[in-house]
Amino acid sequence: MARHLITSAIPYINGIKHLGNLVGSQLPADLYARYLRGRGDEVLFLCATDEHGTPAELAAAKAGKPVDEYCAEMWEVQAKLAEGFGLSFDHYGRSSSAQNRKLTQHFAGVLADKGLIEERLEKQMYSHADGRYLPDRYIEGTCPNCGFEDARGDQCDDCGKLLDPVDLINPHSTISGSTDLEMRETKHLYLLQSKLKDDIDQWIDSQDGWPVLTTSIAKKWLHDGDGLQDRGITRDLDWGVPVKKGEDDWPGMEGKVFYVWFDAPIEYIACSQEWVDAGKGDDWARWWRTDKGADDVRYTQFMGKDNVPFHTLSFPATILGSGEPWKRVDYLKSFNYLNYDGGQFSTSRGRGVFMDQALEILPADYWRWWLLSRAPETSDSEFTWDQFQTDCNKDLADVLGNFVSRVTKFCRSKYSEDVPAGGTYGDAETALIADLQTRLTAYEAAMDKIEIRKAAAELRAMWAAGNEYLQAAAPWSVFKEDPDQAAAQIRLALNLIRIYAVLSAPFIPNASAALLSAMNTLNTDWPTDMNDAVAALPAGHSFTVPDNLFAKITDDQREEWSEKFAGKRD
Ligand code: B3M
Ligand code: ZN
Repeated sequence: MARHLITSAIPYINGIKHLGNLVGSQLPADLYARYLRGRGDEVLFLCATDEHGTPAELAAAKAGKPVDEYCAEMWEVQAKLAEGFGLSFDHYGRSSSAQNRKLTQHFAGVLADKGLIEERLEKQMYSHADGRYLPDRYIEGTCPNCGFEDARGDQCDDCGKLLDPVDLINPHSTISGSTDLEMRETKHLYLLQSKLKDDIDQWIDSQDGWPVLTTSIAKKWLHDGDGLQDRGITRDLDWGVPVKKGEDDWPGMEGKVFYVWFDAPIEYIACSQEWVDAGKGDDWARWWRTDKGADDVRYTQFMGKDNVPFHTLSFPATILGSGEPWKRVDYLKSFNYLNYDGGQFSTSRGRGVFMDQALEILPADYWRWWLLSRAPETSDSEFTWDQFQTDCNKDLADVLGNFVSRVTKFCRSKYSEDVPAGGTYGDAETALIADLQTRLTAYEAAMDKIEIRKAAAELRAMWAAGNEYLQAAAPWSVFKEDPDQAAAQIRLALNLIRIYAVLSAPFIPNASAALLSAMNTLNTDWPTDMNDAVAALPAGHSFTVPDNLFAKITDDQREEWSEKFAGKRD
């Protein structure tokens, strides 16, 4: 049995994520995890909240709450939403956990021992009014690149350029608004990534079949300009993992914490320890340590493209540099952006649909199906209400939903709520089974390669094949002359419902569960030979007619929603 470790990029704690965030990491990771479990593999699927750094501190201040309290509350909110979307994490951890604190400090200690961490004196903005340094988002000013007036200290939201707070023109504190700022010297730790450049380069080169999006971003950072830069891994903040060298204090680093991007990926490992400590698993090391059995684990990461540099360079620098036998990522699936109705999703402007709002208006499966079948894999894609309505109504209601309802209702009215006996399969049935067998192979191949749109297209084609068969076979006409033959047709179709439920579960788990329960079966065996699979529910097996699976989205709803989500949230 193959073993798969799967991690999704861990979402920042500062607020509810929008659908663009969801489709860029957590949702496709869940699809893959469910698929592999469905095929009988052993899976450990982890995610967590990313709780450190200035985004968390600022959001807590805005909410008027102590940051630890704010994070604990938001973790609950995010965990609930994840559950609402059917995200099947084995554990949903927190980067502020004791396990992550310890492991982060451990890595820093080992890296320091290997000569890969250097203390450097650097200039940072100090605010007299606030009595503190102003890292990253604590400072705003005019972007030196594009002139945008509200650029943040770490990045310009308008042109996207990565910035250093000292680059800003007319800088001011975002806490007090004060411009009484002074450059002061302060000591920080730097991870000497430049020393690891060749190792990382070789490691990236040795990967085959990674998405071009992933490797091109990594190569750009490795080779453009001056190549891979050393990176500051500490900050003058209160909230975060205190800087320590293993378990020892780090002289001169009192009151400082590690930079959020240093500890966040380490949480992938710590999360497996949290999973064990929560009593859900008994051995984290066999997933993460190649000296403890993780050699035969296949590790896949999911993330949006903006996170790729941190996962192809920074995190590998941390674990490679440690010289310890940590499991490294085998496949890194990255995503482009999902845009919203002619613009961008925007958290700060509340533009687009956010996870909580989505679940208020429609069940999760609509969103899952649409987002995954239109996942921004090879280029950015766009959510429009029109497209969403058209796709859901067609794929889910007209094709899948309609098939199920016609077949089950016809059977109930002409025979009973038992799979009918009689008749034999002819050419049409043989052709359908062969077609499904071919499509199943294509579906599995796409899923194995995590080509999500392609997989969705194959699944949709399997639903459509059933519909077309039914249309052509027309058991409602055949029944009048030859009820035995119609019974064989319906028996096949009822079996297709179980097969659809199993194959569709990674995309639409709730509908799948409803179908299995209507078909009154616990048999969720992944089909291998379609000839066997279509005989899983024998004549005489009882079922019930399920409620309408997918109500259609009306034009009125579409209009109401597109208006509602165009503007400011709340
Ligand atoms: N929290 C950024 C994001 O949510 C960041 C990912 C961390 S992955 C270790 O997009
Ligand atoms: Zn700019």
